[in-house]
Amino acid sequence: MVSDAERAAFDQDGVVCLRNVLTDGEVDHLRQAVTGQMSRLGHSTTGYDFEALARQVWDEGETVETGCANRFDMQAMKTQVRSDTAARPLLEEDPVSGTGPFFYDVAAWQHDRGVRRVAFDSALPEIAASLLDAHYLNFWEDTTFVKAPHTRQKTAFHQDLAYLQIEGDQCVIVWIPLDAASLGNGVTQYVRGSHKWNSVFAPNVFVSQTPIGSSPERRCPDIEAAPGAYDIISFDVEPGDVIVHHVLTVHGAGGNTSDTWRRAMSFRYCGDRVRYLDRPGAIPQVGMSHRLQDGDRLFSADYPLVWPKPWPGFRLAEAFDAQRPGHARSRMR
Ligand SMILES: O=C(O)CCC(=O)C(=O)O
Repeated sequence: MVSDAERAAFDQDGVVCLRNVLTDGEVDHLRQAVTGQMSRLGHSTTGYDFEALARQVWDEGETVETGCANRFDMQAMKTQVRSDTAARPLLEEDPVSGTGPFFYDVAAWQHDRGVRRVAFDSALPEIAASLLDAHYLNFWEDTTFVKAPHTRQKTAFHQDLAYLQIEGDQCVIVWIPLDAASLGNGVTQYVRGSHKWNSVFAPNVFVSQTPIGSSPERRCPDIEAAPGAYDIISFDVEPGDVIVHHVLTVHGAGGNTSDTWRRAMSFRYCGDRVRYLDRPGAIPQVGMSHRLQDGDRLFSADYPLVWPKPWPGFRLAEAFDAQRPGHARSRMR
């Protein structure tokens, strides 16, 4: 499923692009989920338009309007960004003015059966387990990142580990394009080999490199200020391809200066050496019911065990729905 050359690229570069991994049907499940998430923008507690937020961060007003979304304390973030002397708007040059959105949402798997099917029962768990040399694999969460045509907002370079309540780096992020993506419409970019820098960096909120919250980690280097000083790589991808990066790999994305959408979801998977850690500064997760303590394995229905399968052909998404009636009622997307 993963060739020796692909594994070597992942180990060396901290990122690898794998072609034709998902079926058309699987990509379609995710597109439908994203359409549903976007239709709830303004009414959901988890969906944000980061383009609109960035405008409000940089304008003179006091407040930041996020509709019903409450995962991030955007008011505090505005204060933090405005007092950060290194912070500046991260906007792509684009003669055509667009109004976004740069849409962000999380945890569709909790209510969307189609997302569960792909996250649990596609080729992805086996691929992730193989790249991580993991005996067991837990699914952590999905995140949605959509850039509408002519969305100028970049995704600030960042590293994922300190966003997550985990200890250990046996974790990968699978970036799943739902449209053809290249540098023109904001495909993700990766600092080659940065997973070996031996550093953990504080999270930012994607529209500025300003570290958010109370993370004790140091800020990520200002990659946007001197991109030529880093070995930055990207891949032109089609729906069905996936890009897998190591949790310590520094990455970001440009704006979308094209006429085409750039929709994507990313899935996070953790291997058996990862332990739970209520990490200071990590972004609060949504819809959690577990009571894990620091140092615990991720054994919880909140982090479904997606690999290995008890027998070939086993469908975890179906078993999950049968065991969790609340989830079984969710829409078939
Ligand atoms: O798609 C983007 O703009 C950012 C993606 C990202 O940071 C991630 O998947 O971890």
